[in-house]
Amino acid sequence: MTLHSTFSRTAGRALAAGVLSLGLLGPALAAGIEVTDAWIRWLPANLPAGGYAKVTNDTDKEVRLVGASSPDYGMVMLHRTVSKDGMSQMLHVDAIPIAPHKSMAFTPGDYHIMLMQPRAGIEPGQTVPITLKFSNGQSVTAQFEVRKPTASGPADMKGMGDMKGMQH
Ligand SMILES: [Cu+2]
Repeated sequence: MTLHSTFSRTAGRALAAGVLSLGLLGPALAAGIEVTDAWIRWLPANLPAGGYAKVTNDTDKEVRLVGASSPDYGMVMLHRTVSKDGMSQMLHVDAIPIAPHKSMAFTPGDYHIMLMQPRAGIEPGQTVPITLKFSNGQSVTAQFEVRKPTASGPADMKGMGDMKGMQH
């Protein structure tokens, strides 16, 4: 085996590994916390958008989700929509506890990630990173798929949702 062939084979393997990791759009995972089904219901005219995802705690301890941020939005908050006396309103949420080996879901009409002050040019079809922060200091960044205002769920649920959650 010549030195040259060894070198090029190593380089080829490194290249293949790089391509593989770039093509990997699987769930965002950090030390036992998993974020899946992540999507954003985009609204026009710089209106605040709702971010939705499933967050799974696969650790043996309760984790508390305490905040979120994104380089693509100037302000990001945790909200919950509640109905009171027939009116729906959004409440700011300081922390969302997730029990060991349980998950919680951000869904339209319930918990949502309120995305305000969007960067110019965000539109359906793009993906946007959002980082979720936990009280133990961990954070998980997931790619959220930007979807149209009529979307009611993640892409793989296309057409299965109803229209009940047009609000955040
Ligand atoms: Cu909200």
